[in-house]
Amino acid sequence: MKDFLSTLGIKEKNAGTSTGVNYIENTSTNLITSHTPSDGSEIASVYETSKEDYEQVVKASQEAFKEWRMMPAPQRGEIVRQIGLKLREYKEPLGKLVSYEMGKIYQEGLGEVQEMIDICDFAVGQSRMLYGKTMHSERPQHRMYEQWHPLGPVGIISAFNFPVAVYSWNAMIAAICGDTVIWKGSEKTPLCSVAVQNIIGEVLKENDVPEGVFGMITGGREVGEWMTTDGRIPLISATGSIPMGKQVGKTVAARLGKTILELGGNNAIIISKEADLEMAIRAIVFGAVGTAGQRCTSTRRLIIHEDVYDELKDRLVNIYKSINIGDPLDSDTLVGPLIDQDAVDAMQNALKKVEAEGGSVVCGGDVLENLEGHYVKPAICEVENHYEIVQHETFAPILYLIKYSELDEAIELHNGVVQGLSSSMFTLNMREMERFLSHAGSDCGIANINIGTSGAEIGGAFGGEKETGGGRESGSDAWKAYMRRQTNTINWGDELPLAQGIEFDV
Ligand code: UN1
Repeated sequence: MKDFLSTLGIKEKNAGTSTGVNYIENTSTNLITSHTPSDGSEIASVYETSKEDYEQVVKASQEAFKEWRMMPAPQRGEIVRQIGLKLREYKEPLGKLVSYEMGKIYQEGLGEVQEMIDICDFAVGQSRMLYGKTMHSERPQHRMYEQWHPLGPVGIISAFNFPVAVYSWNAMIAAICGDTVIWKGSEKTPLCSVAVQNIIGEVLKENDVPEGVFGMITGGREVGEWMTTDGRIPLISATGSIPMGKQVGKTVAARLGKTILELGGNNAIIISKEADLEMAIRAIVFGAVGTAGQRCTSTRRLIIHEDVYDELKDRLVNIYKSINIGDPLDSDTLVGPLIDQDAVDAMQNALKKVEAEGGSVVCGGDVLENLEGHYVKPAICEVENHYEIVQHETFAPILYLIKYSELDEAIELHNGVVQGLSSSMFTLNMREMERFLSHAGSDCGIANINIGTSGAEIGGAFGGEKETGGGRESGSDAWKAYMRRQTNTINWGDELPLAQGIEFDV
């Protein structure tokens, strides 16, 4: 048994209840077994949430909401501050578990926990800044203002690739806003969810806060559908694929609920002939092979000026040859395994399609059969942007190279996909840079200059346009999506003038 598992309260064989809390007696008998993608071996199992348990979690969330919303926001911030401190204590074991259960390298596992800590710090400050505006009324002796109220239980559906950080962007902001949360993590990484519940649970206990403030359920699509169809959950924040998001969006819209959707990306970097290639190469490699290409912000397309195309291609191919692939917990490894066999198959299929459509695989793409687990060599392909396969997000390390000659053409290619999450341009030319960031430039939610597409900081609003779903999470004023706005007008005079000067004498 690995030490970090017991430190995080993960028991061998059965890691605990499906809800990660003590107030619910588990009624389910279905087990979800978690395997490490690093060698395919079993880690531990978690019960799938039964409908009965689900009902209890929602009721506990509704009950806790009544108390939590009445606590002053800065006091809620204090609880989140303590969660941030607790996460600092558990950073190493939790980072290891993320790496072991999801397959990203340990450095990135630590980075994920750091992202949780950062959003806690941000949320603490935000808890004193849930600002509403005041307006000048058109009527004498009237005052108008707006205020923000919490929504209620917020449903969070998160994906395997960021098993802890994306949850915390939502949960910590929702919590300071006065909402309670119900979290369904991916059924591929249930132990990460249990570990986070255990850490947060310690803080709740120490402060006598009801456990229902941070609820959790475990399961797959069916359990997710209980949430999306449930009118008691006013907001669903979902991270995942575009097809999944379309389903969630439709279901929640049918009951006029709110959504925050953070779906697939097809992120590109434009490499100008005036780019600093040294810097560009480092950003490209991190963006394309980091997390084995399984970030929604992973770099999938490179749109390269014809003058530097051959040089850049050769240099990337050379670097790809020397990338260390292997055990994600080994400090020499840069690329760990893919999450499962389906991901390996999807990558192989994508590479076949590249060739069938007239493109070529320049390097990589092999499955490393000699290693236990789901290891592949990151691939570089030469393609045209309009290929059907290039239009899709394949959650694997495939980097598509596309050539351009004029900047207008590059931007058109860049925007010529259905997704709109992250984007970047490498150039030292300020005219090119400003053009890329202008109204007529990148159509994505995130647009960077001289840094890659992945690895966003929590302080900015995170999300994308078009089929990426339009939602924004994390920093800036993304907190507003977790609250309801109320406009208040108060008449402190002794007359009752009507707006728009209407006369209505009775
Ligand atoms: C995701 O892949 O769903 O910007 C989130 C990044 C990370 C978050 C990615 N901070 O790459």
